[in-house]
Amino acid sequence: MSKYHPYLKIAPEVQTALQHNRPVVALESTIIAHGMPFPQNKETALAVEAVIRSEGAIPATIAILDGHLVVGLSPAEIEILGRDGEKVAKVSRRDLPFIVSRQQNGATTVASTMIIAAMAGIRVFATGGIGGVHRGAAETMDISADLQELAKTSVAVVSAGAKSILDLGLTLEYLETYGVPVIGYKTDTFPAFYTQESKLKVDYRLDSPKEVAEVLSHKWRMGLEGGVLIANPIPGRFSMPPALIASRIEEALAEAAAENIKGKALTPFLLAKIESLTGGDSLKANVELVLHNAKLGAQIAMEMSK
Ligand code: PSU
Ligand code: MN
Repeated sequence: MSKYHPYLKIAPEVQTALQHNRPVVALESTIIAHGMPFPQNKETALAVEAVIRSEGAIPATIAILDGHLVVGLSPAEIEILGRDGEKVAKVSRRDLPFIVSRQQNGATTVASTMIIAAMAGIRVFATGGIGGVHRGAAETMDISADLQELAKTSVAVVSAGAKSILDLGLTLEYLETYGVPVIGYKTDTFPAFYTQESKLKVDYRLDSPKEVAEVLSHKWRMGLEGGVLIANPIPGRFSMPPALIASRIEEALAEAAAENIKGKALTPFLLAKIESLTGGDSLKANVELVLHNAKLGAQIAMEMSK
């Protein structure tokens, strides 16, 4: 089974928890190296782990270190990724074999974190936002590999929806096509990351970790492989004024187009640009929603381990 997986390096605490069917929550590292500046990235990553522990679950931050797929980073390892930031390779599914073969460090995206979590036997993963179908994708074909991963890898991902740097409507269409369940957690609309709501309805709303755990367990026990997206809106007191954030996002998109930013660099570019355009307010909101998602992820993992 997973513990013999030759590529994995699982922290002893995480290994023990998995062996005893105790709740474990996976966490990604691209958000650390490419999603936030230092030192807020490191501080947030550690605070997220603390939230998960306070709910009674074990955190497992995932990254690639010297070519090993590490499940359960130490605080010192989290600090290295936070400090090295953009110098660390951003690793999605296609990048994994290269970083492993070169024995490098890599920060895992939602897609590659799902892959490694599944190898280790972890079913619940909390983050901020997922990648999706970019605006203008009809021309650029820029669709995050996160969506294909949700289609095939059996891990539940808690996110605050997706940023409207993406085309949220097309992102939901894509998920529907690939059979990915989208759960609105205590919400009837798909949340837009910095704001609690969007105009897009979700088909399924659930109001407790127990209900979510039941749906996950039915899906996977039936043999329906693939992920589930749990969309958890940012808490109201931290949400940003919709018109303000919308116009900052437009500005950031215009700058990306003017500078011809493409491919894997686009999402990190937009995140940093929005942060500077909002004078850091977007970063504060981002930190809070990640903590909120970690808490829900832990609660779902607790229910699943019952
Ligand atoms: N969205 C965010 N913050 C992030 C990311 C997305 O609000 O940090 C990161 C995640 O790691 C996600 C990745 O998996 O960006 C998606 O990148 P791309 O669009 O290149 O697939
Ligand atoms: Mn892309």
